[in-house]
Amino acid sequence: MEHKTKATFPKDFLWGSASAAYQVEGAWNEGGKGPSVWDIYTKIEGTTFKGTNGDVAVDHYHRYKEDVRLMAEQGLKTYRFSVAWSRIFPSGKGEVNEEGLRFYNNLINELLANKIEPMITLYHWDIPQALMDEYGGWESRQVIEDFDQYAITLFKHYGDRVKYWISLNEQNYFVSYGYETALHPPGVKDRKRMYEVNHIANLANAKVIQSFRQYVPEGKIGPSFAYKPYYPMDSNPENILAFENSEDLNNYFWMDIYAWGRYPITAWKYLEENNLTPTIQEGDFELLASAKPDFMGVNYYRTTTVDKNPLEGGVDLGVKNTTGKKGSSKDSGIPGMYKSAKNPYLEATNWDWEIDPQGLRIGLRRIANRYNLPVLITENGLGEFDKLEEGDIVNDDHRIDYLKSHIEAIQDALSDGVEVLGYCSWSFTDLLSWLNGYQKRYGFVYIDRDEESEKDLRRIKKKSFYWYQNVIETNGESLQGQSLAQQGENPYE
Ligand code: BGP
Repeated sequence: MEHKTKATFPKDFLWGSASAAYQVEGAWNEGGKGPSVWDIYTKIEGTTFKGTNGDVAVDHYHRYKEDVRLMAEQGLKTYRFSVAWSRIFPSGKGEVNEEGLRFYNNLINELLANKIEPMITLYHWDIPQALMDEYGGWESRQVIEDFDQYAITLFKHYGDRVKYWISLNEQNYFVSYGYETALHPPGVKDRKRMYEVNHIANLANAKVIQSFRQYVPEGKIGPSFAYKPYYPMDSNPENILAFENSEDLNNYFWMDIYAWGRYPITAWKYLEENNLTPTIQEGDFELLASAKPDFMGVNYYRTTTVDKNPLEGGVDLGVKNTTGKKGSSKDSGIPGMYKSAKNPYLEATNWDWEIDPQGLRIGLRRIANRYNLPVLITENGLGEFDKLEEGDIVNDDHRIDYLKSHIEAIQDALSDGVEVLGYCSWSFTDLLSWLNGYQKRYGFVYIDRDEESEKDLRRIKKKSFYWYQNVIETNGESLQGQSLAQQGENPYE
């Protein structure tokens, strides 16, 4: 669809940036915090790149004021961050940790004082280890009540000041990495258990949305879905079918539940045939259907192209590139359903993530047309090596190109009629990339640390910092050029 004139960004468009507690905070055992599964898992040999963990991360816990100052300087309208459940409830439930509550309270107030809208993610993968030990975390329905109580605590304390909330971050990833590929805690490879966990997480998501309506009636809430739109390899009908299999099983399987409270028919059939269906109890689907979100949160990084994959001898679990060595990942698939394939039209990053801004537009259109919901882009960004040059300069033009092309794609989607509430880049500062250590950088602000040493954790504004500042200042009208506030001072040209 080509347009004679393009839509402009809405006046109140939320230009933002995002992070997650485990990836930035550090202070893993300070301020009364209990351990989360990630605190334990990353200490097991061989689980992460060079054994990295978030014990110190980028020390946001101690430096949040400095970080918020930088956000204000850049002009962010919103900052999306997650709350560490085990900072609020060290054992996952029971007695609340006042010091934990105070930390986020201070962060929220600091943001508001700087005219930045706080956006809270309730859960970004760090379930308290105590709940894992007690009943297996997401594998037990007991988690629904504990997650709800934790969420209600946050609604009660912060709901007066925080309007935008994310329920679960990338449920599709934490269940599949946790229980299918065994790359995340608890490191299980069992697809039956994955679908059980996933169904329970769906119920927990619905339950907190119900509670939210009661405690924060004026607020807005939705999940953040890791959305990889699929393409068929070509027009071979068999590949079209493979494409539809992957859409149903990997995308609509989650988004249909969020929006409508039901699983796609063909995906459910696949589960039945393979003895993978989760336990359904009376009332489950009523609960799921009753908890429609206010928006679909979308974390978008790339698309995936698929072709057919035979049932006998087909491609199964692939290999993930966690080193930045280009070409080291291997295709993955499900025999009898689909397998991934290289898209000849797209370039990829050093971590083999295909760069596809048009895919964002396509994905936004698919969501809008299927669900008729607004979209909040809760993550999008480029993870790459950055070079700190003499005089504290980081020329990350590759990141500017990536973000610029994706913001243009959003503008195209707006022109197509999609309602987009905001855009949070991933990420504001560099941070810990779960399995990839610190060398895969995403931020506008460089953090002087690496896998070997915490160095001085100094904050250094990259070229993209000024570029995004200008984007915000002009409400997306100028995607290039120099920030007026910084003319003469910044390295962007
Ligand atoms: C998303 C997560 C983020 C972030 C991002 C980049 O899946 O929600 O927490 O890490 O992806 O991924 P990675 O760090 O693996 O490069």
